[in-house]
Amino acid sequence: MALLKILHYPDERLHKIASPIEQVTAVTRRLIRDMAETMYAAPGVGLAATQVDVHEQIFVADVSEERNQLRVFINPKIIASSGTEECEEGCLSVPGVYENVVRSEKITVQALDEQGAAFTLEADGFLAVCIQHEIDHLHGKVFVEHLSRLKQSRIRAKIKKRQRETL
Ligand code: K1U
Ligand code: ZN
Repeated sequence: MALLKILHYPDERLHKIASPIEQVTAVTRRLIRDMAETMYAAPGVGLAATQVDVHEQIFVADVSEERNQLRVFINPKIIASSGTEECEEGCLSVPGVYENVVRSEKITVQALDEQGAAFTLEADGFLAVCIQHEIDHLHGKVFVEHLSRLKQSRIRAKIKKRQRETL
């Protein structure tokens, strides 16, 4: 297994649109294992392939306290959603930034698992937030892009300042 390098905002590659997976193969499963290892090591509760510069529709997530309930989503699609809620989010591609984002409260998602089998999941609470955050990554959108332009420019300035300080 291998730890993968996570791209950091504002890297342009985070805005690439991921392509659907046509066939789930051993190569796909190897990538999923590496993504899971990278997510647990970070540590994070989710990781999209876009974040490790692979532009295929795959993400992994584990929102369990015990960190033992890995979920794999290939070609995920939200087919229904209802309500709205605001939740504080973080992102492994935007380290040190936590902001409230408004998202759907309940969602129904269709995807393939790591064996290529289709499943449908109804999610709410933090799992629903995490799934929407990861699907945004696959669509080339980073969570800070849900915020006002003023907040986004403050975040970019904070990141630039931090980069200057670590040089
Ligand atoms: O996609 C990512 O960048 C991962 C991100 C997922 C996420 C967090 C919060 C709300 C929505 C989506 C993270 O995992 S950031 C790290 C984090 O929140 C966390 C890490 C360890 C334990 C608990 C939370
Ligand atoms: Zn993220």
